[in-house]
Amino acid sequence: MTINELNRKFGLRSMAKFVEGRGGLTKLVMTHELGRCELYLHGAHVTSYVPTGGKEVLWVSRKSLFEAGAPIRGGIPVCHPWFGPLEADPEAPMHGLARTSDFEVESVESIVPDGVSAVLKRRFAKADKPGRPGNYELRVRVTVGRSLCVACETRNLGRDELPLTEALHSYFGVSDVRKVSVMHLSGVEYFCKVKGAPGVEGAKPVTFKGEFDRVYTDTTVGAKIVDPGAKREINVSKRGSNSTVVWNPWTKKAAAMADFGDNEWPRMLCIEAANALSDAVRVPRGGKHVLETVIRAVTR
Ligand code: TA6
Repeated sequence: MTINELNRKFGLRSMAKFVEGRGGLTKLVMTHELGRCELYLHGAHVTSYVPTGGKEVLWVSRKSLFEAGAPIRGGIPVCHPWFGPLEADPEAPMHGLARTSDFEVESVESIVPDGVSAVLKRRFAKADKPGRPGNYELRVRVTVGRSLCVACETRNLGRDELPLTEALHSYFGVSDVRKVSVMHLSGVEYFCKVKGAPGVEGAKPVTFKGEFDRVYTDTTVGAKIVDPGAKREINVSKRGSNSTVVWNPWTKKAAAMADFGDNEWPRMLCIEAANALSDAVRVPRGGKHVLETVIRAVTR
């Protein structure tokens, strides 16, 4: 559908408008009295969330690509139907198929009191390679109001169980990652991908002194970024998620990514609502599973 056709069919006066975004990709701008967000049909990818009276909550790299076949670096990538590499197929792309797939618009509506809400969907056919999950429908509902809510619904259309790992891989803007802390992970077991070893988080809030890449498992509570430099706290809550992933690439990893500016890493931190490692999900035949994250920024 062209942008004009999308606006004719789904536009909602000043609340929801389709425009041409970066790289000529189609972008939906949703505006509510309490907040505003932007999302691309490419990857059903949220790239901006600004609470009314506040600052941009998400982070997008200045070097991000905005083109078919490439994931956007930043915002909220939808990592689905696998998180990380796919064990059964080493040639499969990192973090699944959704973030490089184009989605169609199913609906755009104003839901009182939740906010303005859009549903993007895509059907993924039977896998063409052994070991790859297939035959499912993915809906991504984005709602902006007093918070930003992103819900990722998987419907299994196949005859067998659908094995699923997934993440709403949210990149948050911070004043300086070396000066923030993350709450609500005390005592939680994790797998550290930097050391390649398991561990248990200590009693203190998490702080950052180097590359950080941990998958916290069997935890449903979400996390909170405390950022005194920005006078802000970002609360990341979640539903249908037993893993929380926390990531900052630091200097070496950032320099190794072409779509990530070498000196951008201090200004970002990922807190991801996920189901990964031992928290993998199996969606029964004809069943569905919803992974949701709700983001609220509070000025302190
Ligand atoms: O969620 C953290 C992580 O799995 C890191 O290990 C790193 O790979 C990051 O995701 C980004 O992955 P990408 O494929 O987007 O470069």
